[in-house]
Amino acid sequence: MGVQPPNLVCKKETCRASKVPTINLSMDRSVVSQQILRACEEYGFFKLINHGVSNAIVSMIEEESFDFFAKPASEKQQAGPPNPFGYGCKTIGLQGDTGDLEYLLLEGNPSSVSQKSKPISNDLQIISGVVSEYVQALRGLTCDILDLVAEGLCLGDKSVLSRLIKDVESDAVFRVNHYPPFDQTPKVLNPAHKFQTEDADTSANNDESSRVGFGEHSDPQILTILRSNDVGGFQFFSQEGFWIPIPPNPAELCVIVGDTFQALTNDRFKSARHRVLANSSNKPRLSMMYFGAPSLNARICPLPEMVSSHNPTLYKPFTWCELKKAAYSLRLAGQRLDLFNSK
Ligand code: GA4
Repeated sequence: MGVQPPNLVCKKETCRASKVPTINLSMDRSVVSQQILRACEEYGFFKLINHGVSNAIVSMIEEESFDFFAKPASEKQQAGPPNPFGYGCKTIGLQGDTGDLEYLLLEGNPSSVSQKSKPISNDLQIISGVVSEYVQALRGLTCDILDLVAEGLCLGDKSVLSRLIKDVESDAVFRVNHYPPFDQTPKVLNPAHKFQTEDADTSANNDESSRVGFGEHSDPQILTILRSNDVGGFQFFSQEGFWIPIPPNPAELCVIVGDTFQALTNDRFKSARHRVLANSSNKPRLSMMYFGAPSLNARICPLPEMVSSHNPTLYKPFTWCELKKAAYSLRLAGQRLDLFNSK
């Protein structure tokens, strides 16, 4: 098992200095390709601007999602459990992890008519309808990013990565997380909370009483694309060992390297550990994520270009299905890739 990172949160000054990469997709292709490559190597995380994804569709999903989460618990439960798709509240995964959130897990591959998602509730049907256009756009964006990475890495086959996602059987997932505001519980005049909520996104909040919305973890897939409303809480764990709060910006998309990408690059990229602190005092945080994944039977192993006599392979081949099963059988913060080490 890997070492658990210390619970340090980036101080304001360090935060400013840390320069989380923001990549402008409308810039020259070769420049963007190099910037993405560097961001994946140094952070496993970056922000995207001018990404070309329409805000109109995002607003519709947001509106439908807020309507859904505002319903009485008994109605929402009819769309659950999220196994594999549906509504979940506070419990995450199968091993007892919990968080201060409720969420929807939906099919992220518009071309797959999944048997598993039947019978689908009325609510889910409405939301899935608006989501399908968005996931198509995000699948396209994910493939563009993967092609840019392939160019940056000088891979012989420039579509070897994007093909994994384009697969008609791609096991992509779409998720909407809703973090209710702190206000909904009776007001407690705790100075620590007051401080955090006044400056929730950039302040150091190493406070034990922080509400954990979604605990520390990495995503098992290849790439995650996250978009949030204007309420903060998302943090990623830097390679220097700090939690870096990401100020919310609805116009930006955050890109997160997942475990499968780490294995494909033989650890040249590291999956980014991240978490969400749900300390907003007045407004709910709403985030939506597209998790780009291969098909269940796709064989994953380090790309030949990532392996040499100086850089021997770190992973034995595994299928996405095997890694996914491992992820679900471990706790959220588990080091699932260790199960596939070649030694
Ligand atoms: C993290 C990424 C995606 O949200 C997710 C999550 C899944 C779940 O919420 O059901 C997991 C989590 C995620 C990783 C470890 C396992 C599985 C919860 C959990 C404890 C949908 C996914 O694919 O893996």
